[in-house]
Amino acid sequence: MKQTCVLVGAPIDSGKDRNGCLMGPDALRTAGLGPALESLGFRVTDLGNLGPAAFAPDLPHAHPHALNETVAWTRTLQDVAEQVMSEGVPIFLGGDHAMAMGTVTGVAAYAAQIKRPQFVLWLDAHSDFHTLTTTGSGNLHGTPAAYFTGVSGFDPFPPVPYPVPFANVCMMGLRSVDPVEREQIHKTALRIHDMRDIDENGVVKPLKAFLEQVAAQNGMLHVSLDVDFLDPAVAPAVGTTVPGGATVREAHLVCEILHDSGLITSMDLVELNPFLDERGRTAHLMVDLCASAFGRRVFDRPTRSYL
Ligand code: NNH
Ligand code: MN
Ligand code: MN
Ligand code: MN
Repeated sequence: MKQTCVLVGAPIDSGKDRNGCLMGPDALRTAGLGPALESLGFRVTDLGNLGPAAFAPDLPHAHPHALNETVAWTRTLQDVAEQVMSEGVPIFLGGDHAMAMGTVTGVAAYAAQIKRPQFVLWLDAHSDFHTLTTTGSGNLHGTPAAYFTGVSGFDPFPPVPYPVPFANVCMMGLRSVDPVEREQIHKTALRIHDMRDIDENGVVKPLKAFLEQVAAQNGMLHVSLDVDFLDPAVAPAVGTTVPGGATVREAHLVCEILHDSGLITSMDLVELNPFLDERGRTAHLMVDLCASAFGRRVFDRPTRSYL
């Protein structure tokens, strides 16, 4: 039987002050995400674009920015993510990275139901490990990793009954971490691979070690791919460009190995701001990476060759 991918549009744009990510889901569709997955043998269903639950309007220059709207999105996404897990492999189309406050807590709630541990691979220039009190920018897309790991300091947000254990989270591609985040991360068992680590060791070694851990524990694996994981020279359509990011091949290799592992159970494609793109090149790259993560390859190799 064909496996099903469920596309879930989440045009959340409240995680920062600069608008444009609301166009992300439709840009990913326009770049051919659905047909790319179909050509790989998947049945693709598309839930269309979601909206936030009802919320009281936020004040224009509040700190944090757009708190009520982001809480409302988190509620919607938690419910939908938990539900949709029984229908196939959801691919959540962002939207900015505040989306992951809902998607990760939602899929983790499903994992708890079926009594499997949840793991997260975080591909990002940033650690997104702020809380409502530590964030300097007030941009909530800088907070999801602290929220879904159960760090306190998220009062207006729904409580997190099934936090993802720190040791189950692997972050790759980091190169912009705020001092407070670094201090907090030091106290945790998060697996951190910054760009220097990738320069020295490549992506295969750390990724393989993480995937072995996921497989050994029969874990569910959520992959959260932020556009700025990639170098801005190849992926310009993002509001927070940081030089020195992953190359096209490094990113593809991560995705190809992820596919070979057979472990992906859900995925986020986030932070695409089509308003900043150059003739759709970033949208196309994100679609191509997603295709690699779901089995596109040049030549066949024995599967699970990395495990
Ligand atoms: N750490 C910064 C902040 O909290 C940047 C976060 N921006 C991101 N995260 N794009 O992926 O504002
Ligand atoms: Mn906004
Ligand atoms: Mn991010
Ligand atoms: Mn980022």
